[in-house]
Amino acid sequence: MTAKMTDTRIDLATHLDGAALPQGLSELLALVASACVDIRKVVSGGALAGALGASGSVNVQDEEQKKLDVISNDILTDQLLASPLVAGVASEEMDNCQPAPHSGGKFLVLFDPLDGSSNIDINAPVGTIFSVLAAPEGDITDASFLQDGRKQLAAGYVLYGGQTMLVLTTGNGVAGFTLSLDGQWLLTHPDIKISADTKEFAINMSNQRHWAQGVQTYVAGCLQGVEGGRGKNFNMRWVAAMVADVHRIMMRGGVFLYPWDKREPNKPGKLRLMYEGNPMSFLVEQAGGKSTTDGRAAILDVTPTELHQRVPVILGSANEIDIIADTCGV
Ligand code: AFP
Repeated sequence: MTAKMTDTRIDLATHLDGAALPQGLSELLALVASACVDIRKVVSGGALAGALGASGSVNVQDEEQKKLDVISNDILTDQLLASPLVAGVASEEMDNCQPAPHSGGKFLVLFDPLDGSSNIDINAPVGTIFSVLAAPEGDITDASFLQDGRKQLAAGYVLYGGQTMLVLTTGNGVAGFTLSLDGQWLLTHPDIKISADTKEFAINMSNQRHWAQGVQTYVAGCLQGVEGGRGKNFNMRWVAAMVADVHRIMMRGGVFLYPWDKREPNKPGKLRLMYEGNPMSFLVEQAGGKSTTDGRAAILDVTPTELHQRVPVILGSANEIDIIADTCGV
C-alpha cells in the first residue's frame, strides 16, 4: 500500500494572495490558469479528442490553423470575455481584438493560445503564452492593446509537456507551478533564475544561409567549440515551440534566437511582439536574463504599432546575450 503523498506545497491562489497585486489581477490569473487546464485536457486527448490535423482555415498571419489552435483560442476567448474583470482580448488566431460584451473590465489579455502548433500532430511539446495589460478608459479597439512591454501587469506561459507547468511573473520574480493529478497548480519552482552563462543555443539551423552575418559568425563560433575562439563546446536544441525552448532556458540557461533573415527582408522576424516577444521578455528579464531584438536593444522597449507586428528575438543567459551583441557589432 503506497502512502498517499500529502503535498505541502502552496497552490496558485495562495501564492497570488501573498503578492499584493492590483485588485482583480489574482482572480484573472487564476481564470487564465483554469482555462489552460481545459486546453490541457484537449491537448492530452489528441486524436481521441478530435484535436489533431488542420482546421481548414488560415489566420491573419496567413498560417494554416490547426484544429487545436482554434479550440484553444475559443476556450480562452469564451472564458475570459465572460469575466467582468476583462475589457477585451487579442489573440494570434484572431484578426482583431474582441472587446468584452460588458463595460467595467479592468484588464486586457493577449495570448498565443497554442504556441508550437506544428508540434501537435507529432506529440511534441506545445504551450499557451499570455500577457496582461491595464485596460484604458473608453471603447476597446486594437489600439488599446498597443502598449509597450514594460506596461505589462503580468505574463506567463503554460507548457503542455511531460509535466504541465505554469510559469508566471507579476513583476516580482518568476514562479513555476506544476499541475497535480487532481488538477491543482502547486508551487514547485518558487524563484526561477536564468544562469548568466551557458553552453547551449537554440536556433533553427536550416535558416543559416539567410541570417545576417553577425548571427552567422556567432553560431559558427559555437559550432567550432574548443577548437575555436570560444574555447568551449556548445550543445544545440530546437523544439520549434518557443514555450519549450524558453522553459529550458528558464530551467538550465541558454540562448534562443529567431533573428531577422533575408528570406523576407521587410519582415523583422517570425515571432510576434505582443503575445510572444513581450510576455517572454518580461519573464526572461524577471528571471535575470536578457531579451533583445539584436543582442542589445530590449524587446520590452519596442513601441508597438500593430497588433500582430513581428520582432526578431534573441534572448536568454545575460552574459551570452552580451557576447552575441558584441559579435553582431551592436
Ligand atoms: P507554430 O505555432 O506555427 O508551430 O510556430 C511556432 C513558433 O511561432 C515558435 O513557437 C517557434 O519557436 C517557431 O515558430 C518555430 O519556427 P520554425 O518552424 O521556423 O522553426
